[in-house]
Amino acid sequence: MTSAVSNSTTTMMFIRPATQAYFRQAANSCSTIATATRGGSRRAIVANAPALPSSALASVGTSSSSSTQRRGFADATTGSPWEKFTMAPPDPIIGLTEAYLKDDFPDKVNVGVGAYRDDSGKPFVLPVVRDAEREINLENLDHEYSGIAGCPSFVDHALKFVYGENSAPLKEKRIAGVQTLSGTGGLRVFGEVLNRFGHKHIYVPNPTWGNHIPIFTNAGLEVRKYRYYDNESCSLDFSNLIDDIKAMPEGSCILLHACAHNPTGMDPTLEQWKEISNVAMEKNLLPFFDSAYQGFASGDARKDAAAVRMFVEDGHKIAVVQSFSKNFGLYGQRVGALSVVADTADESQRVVSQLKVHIRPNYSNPPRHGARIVSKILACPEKTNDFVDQCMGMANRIDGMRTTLRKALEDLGSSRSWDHITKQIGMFAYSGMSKDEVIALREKHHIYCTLDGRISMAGVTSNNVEYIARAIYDVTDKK
Ligand code: KET
Repeated sequence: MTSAVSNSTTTMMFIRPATQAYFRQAANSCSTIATATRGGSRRAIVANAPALPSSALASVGTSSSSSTQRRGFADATTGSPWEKFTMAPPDPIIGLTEAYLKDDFPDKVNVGVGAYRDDSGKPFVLPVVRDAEREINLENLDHEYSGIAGCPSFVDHALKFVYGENSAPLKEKRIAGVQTLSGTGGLRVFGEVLNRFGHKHIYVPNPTWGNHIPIFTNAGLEVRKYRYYDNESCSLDFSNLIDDIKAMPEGSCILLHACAHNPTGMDPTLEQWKEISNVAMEKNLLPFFDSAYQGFASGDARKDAAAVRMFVEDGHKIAVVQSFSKNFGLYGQRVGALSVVADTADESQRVVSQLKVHIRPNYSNPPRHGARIVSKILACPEKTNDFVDQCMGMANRIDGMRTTLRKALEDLGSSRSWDHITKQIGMFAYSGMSKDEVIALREKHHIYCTLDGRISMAGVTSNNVEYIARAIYDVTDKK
């Protein structure tokens, strides 16, 4: 066995010049840190530590000796490999739940994350999901690995759910897909595959779900934005949206929210979707639909798939990522699917093979339980009907809360217009509140929503709606 010393020395010889430069720079700041620590201002100095170049990260990650790694990160004084790890900011959405849970104010409200609550503010498990689980439990199934592409029957059902039972390309096997770690996992895998096959950038709407940006950046893509929403009129900025699509380089990938746009709650009309489809076709774009709320826009999952189905009928070769977190209430089960429409069955299988190449070293294969639940429901017409009713029930409750919240704000005599709350659809109200107002809402009233003023209507209930309205009125009108 070679000694750790000689091992680490050998490994150091293979470290790339960028890494060596980082180590030198880091070593310099280490001595500064050591001095500054004694002077009590460690934090600021640590924050100035040089960013590790990605080429350096690659070298560190693959070096054969742990002593090399220690040497790379270690502080001269403490010897800790974690010395240079500064505290990262909390996640803008999930971090709100963490803060909410720590808050001991009795009337606190979490309208941050898009997770459905029943009218008593409790997480809601769809009764049809409970039924399916009972049946699954009786089957005494094993816990073997899934295949890399997940459960084939789940994927079949998921594809029928979004493309439609009668979709011609589905019947011709020109559509194929894989099970993913919910919507997020599917977005990341597709981002990586795009990057691998030559895409340098992706277009996302402005604004979009905040996590789209780090997902695609981490997948190696430059994230570009197209105009989507007009803050003045609180509505879709359609003419600028079309102009921006026309200006995209040929062949670009464009991310579209299939329905219930997050965070704005404003979707194109069917006529506007048609125009988007036409312009996308002229520019030979690759439309990539993020379908995270199918069923939550209109309450009817079939209607909510209209844009996806229109694009397929128009002859686009699209990709779709689906999440079953919201519509089936399976948030923590991480159930999703990623699929593509190709020219031939052979082509669709080739794409799937590449998706698998990215999944395997990433998380190997997806979890089974949630996929079994969705399959069980969608395989049975009765259960599917129950699902449709229960999903409709969730969408209707949210709709009712929109009307109540808007009316409560109007009754309080708010000087602002709150029309948009009832014009918008899906889980969120994009309130138009400023960052300062959102912070005041949190600090004075213990109401947690995202800094862009997005309120998850799924967390608004008959019990807290009045409190929320008064608080919003307080921070917007009375400030
Ligand atoms: N796409 C969109 C548009 C989206 O809003 C979410 C989740 C996802 C994908 C990912 O869902 P998954 O659970 O990975 O299937 N949005 C909510 C939750 C979150 O931020 O993770 C939200 O915006 O609150």
